[in-house]
Amino acid sequence: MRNAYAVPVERLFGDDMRKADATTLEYVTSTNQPTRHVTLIDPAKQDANTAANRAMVAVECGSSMIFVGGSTDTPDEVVHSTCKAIQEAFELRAFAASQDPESDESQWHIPVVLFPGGAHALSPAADAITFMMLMNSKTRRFLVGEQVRGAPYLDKFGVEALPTGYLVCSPGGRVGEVGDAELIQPGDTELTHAYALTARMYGFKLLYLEAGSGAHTQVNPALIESARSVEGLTLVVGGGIRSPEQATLASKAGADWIVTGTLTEDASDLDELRQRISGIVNAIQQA
Ligand code: 1GP
Repeated sequence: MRNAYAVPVERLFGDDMRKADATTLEYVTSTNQPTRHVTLIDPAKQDANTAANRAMVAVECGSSMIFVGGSTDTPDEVVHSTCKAIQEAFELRAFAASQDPESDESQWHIPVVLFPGGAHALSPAADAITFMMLMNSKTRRFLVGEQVRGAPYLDKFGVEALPTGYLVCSPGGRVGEVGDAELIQPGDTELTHAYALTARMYGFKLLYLEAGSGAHTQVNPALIESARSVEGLTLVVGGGIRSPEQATLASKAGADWIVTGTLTEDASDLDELRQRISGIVNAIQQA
């Protein structure tokens, strides 16, 4: 278990601040850089070793964070074995890089963050958790109920909470249905702005605009722009992003982080995965 993992701070804030270590929240919310990429790994969709191999490829291709989660009914043992396998793989790679003057050890200090479907899908092996309120849910359970069930566990194991407002946008997919969300429609720019203000007033640091995993359309860039106009939130955008062009659209609209999941899951092998993630990462770094 790593409570606050140590990212060499010069990677985040420039050479003048290389002494201190950063928490995951500082790493996630640091703003002086281009849009970054998150690889979402759903533990229900592959075994732990495969997940670790995919996570390593993702980092080699420039992914800056790994989310573990997604499906609503994955038991915690499966989530835990996946987090553990990824952490162990990264630690081995970091050690190997530390022995090689040509390699950059800090490349492997990448946070492994829970992206839970509920309080059942937790693991002490994660660095942090997107501690989310599904703000447009009509059901108490997703606004605060699962959070109340999970908080004592997270406190006990020292998993850092990333305070996150989670907004499900049309088409919404399974998370929209299961989460009983009053979906944000593509033209709801004022509503999105109001949600973003609300998120900030609650003290959330992240706002996640979600179109649903495997969505046929991504979040409308106008909604991202609308949320972006509220200062002080780190914007995470995901759902239905499969091409560099789509990632560029989200990045140009103001996303700080772009999440892709399906892209990873349906790659036929690690070479295809490498190509896909590199394509997205290169696009958002230039956007
Ligand atoms: C889902 O936003 C993520 O929660 C990722 O969606 O699977 O469509 O990439 P995709």
